[in-house]
Amino acid sequence: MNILVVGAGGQIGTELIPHLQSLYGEDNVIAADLKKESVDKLGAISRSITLDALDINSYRDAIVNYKIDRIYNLVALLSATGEKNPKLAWDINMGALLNSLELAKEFNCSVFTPSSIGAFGHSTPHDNTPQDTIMRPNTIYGVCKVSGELLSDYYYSRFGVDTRSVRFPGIISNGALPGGGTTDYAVEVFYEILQKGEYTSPIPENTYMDMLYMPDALIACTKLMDCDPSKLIHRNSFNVTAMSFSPKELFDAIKKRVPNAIFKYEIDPVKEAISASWPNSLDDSCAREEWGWNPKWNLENMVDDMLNAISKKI
Ligand code: AKB
Repeated sequence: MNILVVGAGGQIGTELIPHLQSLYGEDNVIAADLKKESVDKLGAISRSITLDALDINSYRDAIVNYKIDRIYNLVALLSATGEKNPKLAWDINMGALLNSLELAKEFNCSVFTPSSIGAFGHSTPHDNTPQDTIMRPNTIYGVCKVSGELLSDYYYSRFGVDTRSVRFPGIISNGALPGGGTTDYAVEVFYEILQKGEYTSPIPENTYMDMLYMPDALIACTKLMDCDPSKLIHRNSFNVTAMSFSPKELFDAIKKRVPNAIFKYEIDPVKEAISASWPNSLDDSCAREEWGWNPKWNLENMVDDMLNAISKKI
């Protein structure tokens, strides 16, 4: 199996590459990113190429040259950044997806493109949000995610392209930093507390959002793609979650371990509005039943591991 990861230089890609290598072999994973500096960094851990996923001809060349069977399309402008330039967010998020799907159709590849809790909106039931429910997001990121889910299902039902994906909540990790997301606070706080002893949250203290720790997120990416497709009732995209907490609960858990830590709030109105429109907690029972989703990390063991890993890193 030869795998191409596009948008590999971001928070998920930099950790997905070694995870894929451990499962499918080092030489079978190709990391592609638009930015030369990201490609240079990825070059230290894998075969890597510079690729603009919006340029279908170079994207096609990469698929042909490396005989690609599976695509992880991680190209995305996230929720908060998307609001600064909605047209750019649409062009990038949908352009990379459409090219991935077209090439998957041409070369018989399977495709994983993450969706997000951003696909939900104010009118979605916020507690224990069902798999199949009202999806009327009011961010451009969410509009792209719902459109992406529909388009991926369309390519499956119309052309038989093997598309599968999950709705990622916030992903907490200690490798590459996230950027431009609404859930980024749950990563930033660890660096700021360990470096400066103080963190100012842009998200109100009682706003709940779902989260996953990176090791579970990586398993979601591969377990779904490797599962027996005859068991799948859904495809794009599965609710997945491992924990749901508010900033206050996360900061209390950190304070238990770093008693001098100081937390303040300076609310960012854009992130406040986005986070208020997203679910408080997801129902991920379809993922559990259809392909055995079973996350291992919770708030307590994640906070221990993050503090430990980031202390070592800095
Ligand atoms: C964001 O906050 O935009 C992302 C997401 C939940 O999709 N982390």
